[in-house]
Amino acid sequence: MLDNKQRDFYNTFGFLFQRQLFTVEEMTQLTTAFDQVMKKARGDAPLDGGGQSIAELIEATTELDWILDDARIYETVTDLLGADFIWGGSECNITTHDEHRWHADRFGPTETEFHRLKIMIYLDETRADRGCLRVLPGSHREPYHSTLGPLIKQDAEAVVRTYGIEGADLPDHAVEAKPGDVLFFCHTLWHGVYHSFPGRRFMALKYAERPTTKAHIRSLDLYSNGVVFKPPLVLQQSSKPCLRRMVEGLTELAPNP
Ligand SMILES: O=C(O)CCC(=O)C(=O)O
Repeated sequence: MLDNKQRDFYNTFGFLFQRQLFTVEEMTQLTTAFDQVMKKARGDAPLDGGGQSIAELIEATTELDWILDDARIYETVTDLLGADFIWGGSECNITTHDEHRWHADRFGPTETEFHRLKIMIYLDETRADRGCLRVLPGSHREPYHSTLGPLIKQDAEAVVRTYGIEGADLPDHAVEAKPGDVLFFCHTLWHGVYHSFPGRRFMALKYAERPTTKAHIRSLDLYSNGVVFKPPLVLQQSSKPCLRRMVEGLTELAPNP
């Protein structure tokens, strides 16, 4: 359970970084499951220096469902989003790019009013000069959030054109992560990656507060490609009530085509 200071930190800055939330043994289990899922998804072919992204980690293995109701994840999500949150999907990524320019995963004033959360678990050490995630603290909220709008298309010159400096030089906070650390961040927070390296691995878990308006449903539909409204059977049929609750009623909420 988070304390008031941690909650205030998240609400003010848009992220919460928890060091060494998972043990070395747990990280070995997570990394092994991640590598197996990715290998299977590419038909056992070698990676050969390429990148890979899949959006079905939790659905793809029974080795990882423990993480969803583990108190370190579940209670933190409850603390940040409230008890009635929904499942937004999971991702596995192996990246090869040198940079992922500044962006917010959900951008715009209406998006900042609908609270969604992303959890990043990095499997490889990252540093400021080696591919760590950088965040612009406080940019999950207006007016800072929309002030950064000129950067949203992520074109190479946008930061120089707008602010006269390189993207890597914006005044940011570098979330330097070691395996075992976990980052919780608001989906409207601006973030980016610079000076990265090939083969960098991370998994992401996504959650949202339960949608209450048509705009929320439209946004979930748009950003998840409808996937939020087709929740995985492993969660729908889970023996754990807290996991079933995360997907309850979602199929019925799907917007009409
Ligand atoms: O590569 C990363 O660490 C972050 C990727 C990212 O920006 C995103 O998932 O939105």
